[in-house]
Amino acid sequence: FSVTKKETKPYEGQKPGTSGLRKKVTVFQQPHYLANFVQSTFNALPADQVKGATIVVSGDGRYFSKDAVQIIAKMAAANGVRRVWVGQDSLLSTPAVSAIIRERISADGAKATGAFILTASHNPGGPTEDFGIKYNMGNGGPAPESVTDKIFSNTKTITEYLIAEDLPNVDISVIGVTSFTGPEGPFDVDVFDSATDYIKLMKTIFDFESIKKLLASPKFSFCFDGLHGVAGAYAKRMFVDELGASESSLLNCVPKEDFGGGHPDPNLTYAKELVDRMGLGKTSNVEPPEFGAAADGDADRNMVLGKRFFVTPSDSVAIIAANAVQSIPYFASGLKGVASCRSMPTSAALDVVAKNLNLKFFEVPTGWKFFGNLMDAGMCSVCGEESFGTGSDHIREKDGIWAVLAWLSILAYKNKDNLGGDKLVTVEDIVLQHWATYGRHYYTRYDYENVDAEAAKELMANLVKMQSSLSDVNKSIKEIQPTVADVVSADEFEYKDPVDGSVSKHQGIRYLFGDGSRLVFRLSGTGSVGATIRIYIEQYEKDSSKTGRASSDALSPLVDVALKFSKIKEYTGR
Ligand code: VG1
Ligand code: CO
Repeated sequence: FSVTKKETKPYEGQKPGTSGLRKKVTVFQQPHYLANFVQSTFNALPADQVKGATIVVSGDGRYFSKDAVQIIAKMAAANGVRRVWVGQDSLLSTPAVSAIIRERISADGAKATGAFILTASHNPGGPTEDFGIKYNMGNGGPAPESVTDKIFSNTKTITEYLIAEDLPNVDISVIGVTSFTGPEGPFDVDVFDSATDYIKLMKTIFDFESIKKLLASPKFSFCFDGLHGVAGAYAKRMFVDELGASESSLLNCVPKEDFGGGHPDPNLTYAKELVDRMGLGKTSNVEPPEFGAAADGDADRNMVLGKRFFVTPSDSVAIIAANAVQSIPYFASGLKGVASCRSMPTSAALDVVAKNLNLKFFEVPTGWKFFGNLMDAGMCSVCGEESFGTGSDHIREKDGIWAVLAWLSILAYKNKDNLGGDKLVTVEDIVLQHWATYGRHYYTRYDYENVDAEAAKELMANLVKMQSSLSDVNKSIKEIQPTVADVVSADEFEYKDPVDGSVSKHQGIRYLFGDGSRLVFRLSGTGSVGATIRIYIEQYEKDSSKTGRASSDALSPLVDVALKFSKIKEYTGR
C-alpha cells in the first residue's frame, strides 16, 4: 500500500468526555471527522507507541463500528503501526480490550501499546443514535487527562492526516492474519476470537468449579441479559459452555448494531425484560430465578438482582470487598491489602467496609481513568461506581461479567456446605446481612437529560455560590424540611492523584450533612446532546432496626431538599 496525506480542517467539540468522544453517528459520518480524531490521537502519543506498535481496534459492535475499523486500520498502516488486533466482527467488550492489552502476546512476542475502543457504552446505537471512540493506554486503562487534553488540543489545529487509501478492506468476520507491505515495511490485520483471552483471564481469578456446582444445584436458578450488546459475545461461552448454565437462562445475547432499538443500560428502567423476569416489574405466575444480571452495550457495567430484589451498585462493590478474600481465589492472598476505591458520588457503603476491615481506601472523581494510577501502584484492588460499574485490578476498566462472577462466587461460598440443604442463602440474605453488620446507605440518583446547557451551567453556578454561607444554606434547607440534619460542609470536589500529583478540579458540588447524608450535583461528561444534570442523594442508617425501609420513603425528605434547594424546576423547567 501507499500513504496519502489528506488535507483537513479542525472540527469543533472533539473533546473526550468522562469516557471518550461520544456523538451522534451522523456527526461521525461527516467527512474526515473520525480521521481527525484518530490522527490527533496518534499525534498525541509518543512515537514508539505508533511506529512499529501493536494497537487494538474494536468495540461493542454498534452501528458504524465496521466502517470505523477499516478507516482506523488504513490510518494505522499509514502512520507506521506494525499491526492492529481486531476482535472477530469488530467485537470486543471494553474489559476484554483492557485484558488483551495486558495479557495477549503475538507470535513474535509483541504486546499491544494501546487500543481504540469503539463504543458509546450504554447510549443507544443505530444510524440516528450514538457512536463513540476512546483511547486506552498500555496499562489497559483509559488515557489519563494529560493525554486526552493533548488529543483535544491537536483536534483544534489539525491540518492533515495520513491514510493508506489503497489498503483493501479486511474481512473482519473471518479469523486470521492478513499481511500487507507498505513504504515502511510489513503491516498486519490480525482478527481473532473475541472471547478466548478474556475467558482465560477469568479462569485465573475465579474458582469455576465452585460456581459450576452452584449453577448445577436444583435450588439455584440464573438469568443473564446482554441487552443486545457485546456481552452476548461472551455470555454463551462463559455461562453455558464453561459454567453449565442452560441456554434458556440467556436473554438478548446476540449482539446487534442497534441493540434491538433499546438503551443498552443495565438498570431498573432499561433492562425491562430482566426486571420483569426477576419479579420486580410486571407480575407473572412464573417463579423468578434466584439470581439475575445484565450488562451494558460494551459490557463494562453490570446490574445484579436477586429474586424480587435489587442490589444498588454502591452496595454491590461494598459487599464484594467485604467478601472477596474468602470467596474469590484472586484475592485469597489478602487482596494486596484489599485496598478499595470508589468514585466520589458513589455511596459511602464501601467506606464503612474499608474502615471495619482496615482496608486502604480512596475516593476519586467520576470515571474509571482515575482508578488506573492507584491500581498500577498497588493501592487499589476492588473498586466501583454508583453508575453500575464494578471491577478490580485484574484489568484497568470496570468489568460487567467479572462482577457477575464475583457475585456467583460469593453465593457459591456462602452455600458451599448448603447446596443440598432446604434453602439456599440468597442475594437478598447477603445484602440484609451486610446492612445488619455495616448499616445501610439509602441512595438514589436523579438524572435530567438533554437540558439546556446554559440553564445547567447557571444552576451549578448558583449551587457553588450558595456554598459561601452555610448558615444561609441551613436556613433555607430547614424551611424546606425542618427534620433533616445540618449541612456541616460544602465544597466542589477536587482530587489530587496520590501517585502522580496531578490535580482535577470541579469534579462535583457537594453538600455534606452532619448525619453522614450527602447531596452531590454534577454535570455528566458522557452525553451527546445538551447537558445532563445528575443529583446524587444519600443517607446513612446505622440502626439495624431501620435498615429495612423502602428507599423512596427513607430518602423523601432529602429528595425534597435537593430539588427545591437546587431550584431545578426554576432553572430547567423539569
Ligand atoms: C457516567 C457515569 C460514570 C461512568 C461513565 C462511563 O459518566 O456517571 O460513573 O464512569 O458514565 O461509563 P457521566 O460523566 O455521564 O456521569 V460507561 O459504561 O458509559 O463507559
Ligand atoms: Co459501558
